[in-house]
Amino acid sequence: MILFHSPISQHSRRVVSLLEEVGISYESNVVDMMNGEYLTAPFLAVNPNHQVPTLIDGDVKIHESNAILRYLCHKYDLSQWYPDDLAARACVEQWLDWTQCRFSPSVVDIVLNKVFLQEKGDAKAIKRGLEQLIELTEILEQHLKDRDYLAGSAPTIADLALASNVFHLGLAQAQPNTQNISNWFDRISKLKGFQASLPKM
Ligand SMILES: N[C@@H](CCC(=O)N[C@@H](CS)C(=O)NCC(=O)O)C(=O)O
Repeated sequence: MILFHSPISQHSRRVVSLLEEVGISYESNVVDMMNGEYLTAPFLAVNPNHQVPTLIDGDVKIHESNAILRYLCHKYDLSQWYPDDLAARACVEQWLDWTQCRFSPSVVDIVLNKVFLQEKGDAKAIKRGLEQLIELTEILEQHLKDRDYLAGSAPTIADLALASNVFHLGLAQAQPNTQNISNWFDRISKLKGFQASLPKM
């Protein structure tokens, strides 16, 4: 199994977090994002969307980080990370989609423009992202009021997906610092898989 990924990619880090946490062996292929390797012909043959992460497992080739997380859970029977129970599974799905559809656009607006594009960054996008983050932080803070993790008392792939984004906001000094979110992020940060996914800085 080969994972094409990058430590500076929040979408990659969630997959590395699960692989490392559970102890699944894989070949790590780090794509040089800063020098445009994701736009080269060899990588486009791996993923024509020019995006990491991408997983190759024999004849199976998958892009989209959350799809990769689900694939790994099915393949390795990781029901503690992706519960079988219908209601619990629905909750995990909800927060995976919330992370992708609601949270991620703000993270990209803020971090891509402020940290990676720097002077070429779009100031309006940063402002839009920061404004949107106020509402999202409040929603998340309320949800975590009476539970340790997004879907209850144990971490799931939804937590890994969201935590990769929350860490990313930290690169732009925009990480939410409300009580419940901070406590939750501290819990996820203690996972060895999450630690192993972080960029060396
Ligand atoms: N929806 C995709 C997003 C992946 C993504 O945006 N990857 C970024 C790095 S975090 C990337 O490869 N960007 C290069 C590009 O889009 O050209 C996923 O969840 O995997």
